Amino acid sequence: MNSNYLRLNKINSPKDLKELSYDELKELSAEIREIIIKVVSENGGHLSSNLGVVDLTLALHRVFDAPRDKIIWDVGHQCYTHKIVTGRKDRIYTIRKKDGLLGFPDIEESEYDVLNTGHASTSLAFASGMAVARDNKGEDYHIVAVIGDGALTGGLALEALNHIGQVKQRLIIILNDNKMSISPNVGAISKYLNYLASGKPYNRLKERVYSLFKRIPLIGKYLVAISRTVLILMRRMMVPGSFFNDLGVMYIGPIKGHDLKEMEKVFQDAKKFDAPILLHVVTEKGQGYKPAEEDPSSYHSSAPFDISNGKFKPKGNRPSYSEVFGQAVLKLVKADRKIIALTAAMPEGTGLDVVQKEFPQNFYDVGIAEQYMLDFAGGLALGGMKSVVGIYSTFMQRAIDQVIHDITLMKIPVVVGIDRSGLVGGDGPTHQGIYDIALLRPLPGVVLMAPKDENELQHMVYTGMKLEKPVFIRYPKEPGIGVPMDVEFKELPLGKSEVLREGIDGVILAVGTLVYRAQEAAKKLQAEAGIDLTVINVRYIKPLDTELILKVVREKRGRLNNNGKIITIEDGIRVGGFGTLIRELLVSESIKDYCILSLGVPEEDIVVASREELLAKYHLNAEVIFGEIRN
Ligand SMILES: Cc1ncc(C[n+]2csc(CCOP(=O)(O)OP(=O)(O)O)c2C)c(N)n1
Repeated sequence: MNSNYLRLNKINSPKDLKELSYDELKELSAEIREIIIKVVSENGGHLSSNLGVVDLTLALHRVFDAPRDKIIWDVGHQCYTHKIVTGRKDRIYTIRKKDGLLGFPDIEESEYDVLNTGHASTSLAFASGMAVARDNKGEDYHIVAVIGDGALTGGLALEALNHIGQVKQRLIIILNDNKMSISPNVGAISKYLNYLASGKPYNRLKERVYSLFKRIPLIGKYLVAISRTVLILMRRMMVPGSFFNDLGVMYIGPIKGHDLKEMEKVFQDAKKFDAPILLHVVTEKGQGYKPAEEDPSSYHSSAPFDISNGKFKPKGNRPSYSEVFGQAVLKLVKADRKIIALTAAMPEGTGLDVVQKEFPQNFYDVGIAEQYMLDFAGGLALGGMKSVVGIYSTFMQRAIDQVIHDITLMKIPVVVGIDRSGLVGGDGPTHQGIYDIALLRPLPGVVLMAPKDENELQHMVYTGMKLEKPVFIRYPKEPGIGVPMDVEFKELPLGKSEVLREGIDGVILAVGTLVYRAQEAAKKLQAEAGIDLTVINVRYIKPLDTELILKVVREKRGRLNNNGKIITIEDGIRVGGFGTLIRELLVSESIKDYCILSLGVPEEDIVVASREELLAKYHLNAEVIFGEIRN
């Protein structure tokens, strides 16, 4: 830690914060902001959200007594200040790096981290359960859930509010409202919060009371004077926030989220309250760094950048798979206005922002509501529209029942682009996209594809829209291969794989963008080890090209001991994945004399590292594939 940080040098635990004056705290928050900006400019990370909660975090740690009191961070992407003041300042520069700190709370990392989070909207449910447990045991610590206005759009958070209003446990909800999810927040609740934050409900009430009193002759003006005092009291009590109050959760707000004194005063009062209470804290996303204040979305999950001008490091000219997906959908929408593109709070991340800009009437951002999005897509399709969804693999996990019960069982034609499939760099275990093959593979009638490159992705989007079935297309977060893009869309024959290389010693069956790595390994095997392998781009995990695969397995038996040699390669969990599928096929066909190597992700916790580091660790880059097969 740089010794220039005069205030921070003395902060080793939240206790040390309590000694500081407000002037000293101001200096401390400036130091913390400087560190956050520096770290994210080098490692990437959630810049805007973290800058927005520096003051809120300091206020919370001064008023509450963690780890005895439990501070729960929803999503957890805004935890950097919390990590810095809870004994991890010296490791903050390792955040998101291999063997470094996680960019999200981690119960194994610190006793101050109450939950492992990464997916939105879980904090209220956990806080609610913990509060009931605390009360049952007769304990008396405080439970504070910090949830953003974006995360509050998640159904899970609203289900929790519904239950909290009934059970009425003692807990404190801090609603961190910056009007932003990743992009500007959406939905009716968000509008309602803006209305509350504006102070309008109080002002309207005030006007109504005054005009009523003024109409009363003689004593009216005295009533106005009295009502002023009453209104000041009411402002702090039940007037605004009737939605929350009516649910049984006391609303207080708006509270200035960069004013430590004001926040601390309200937090102290809230500690005395014996029922659920929601404190509406208004913050500014990106505060303290101009480029992030002006464009909080771009710095939400930021790539490394140059601090002096906020410019992102050049990312090369290969398009990302998300961009190609977005462009393919845009082209399809241009030709057919029945197509509706959908995202759950990730217009930029999924690449669908291009549709939002050009055809806003053909685009919906439903908020952090993956379950709703899938059923909404189903409803659109039943009503005669054509739905195409962009969603990250990890967040589709939340909507798996909608995928199974609602879309698949009714065979509703919805095309789902599963972005960030496979191993995901930087974010750690909560954001891995490794389970989608295993989850989707058993579902009857679905189509599951994985493109080998960006050109194939655009054809898959086109093919998927033509199929009139539930279609899932999985692709990773990495730059495209850099192949030329066909100008015209092509339909890819359903359930047909592609032979890319013929060899006599066995076969590699590779899924998705690992196909190129497999080809590279195959070339090297021939050149350096004299092993000559066929390489197949699987393309369709479902329906599987069993005819071709069985033919190749039976024919390519090699020059040694007439044993079939099969290597499966997938960017996903091995248990129940593509390799397992091939093993099941071999068993069902009573093929016994083969030797099979399945490369994929083992059943273990995925550590934080870059995508390339993770691919190397799990034997999925060309060099290691080569070594594994040769051995
Ligand atoms: C279930 C789920 N869907 C999507 C995301 C991606 N995501 C991460 S943070 C975020 C926005 C959260 O907004 P808010 O809660 O208001 O926090 P802010 O970043 O504005 O402080 C989204 C959509 C997620 N983490 N979890």
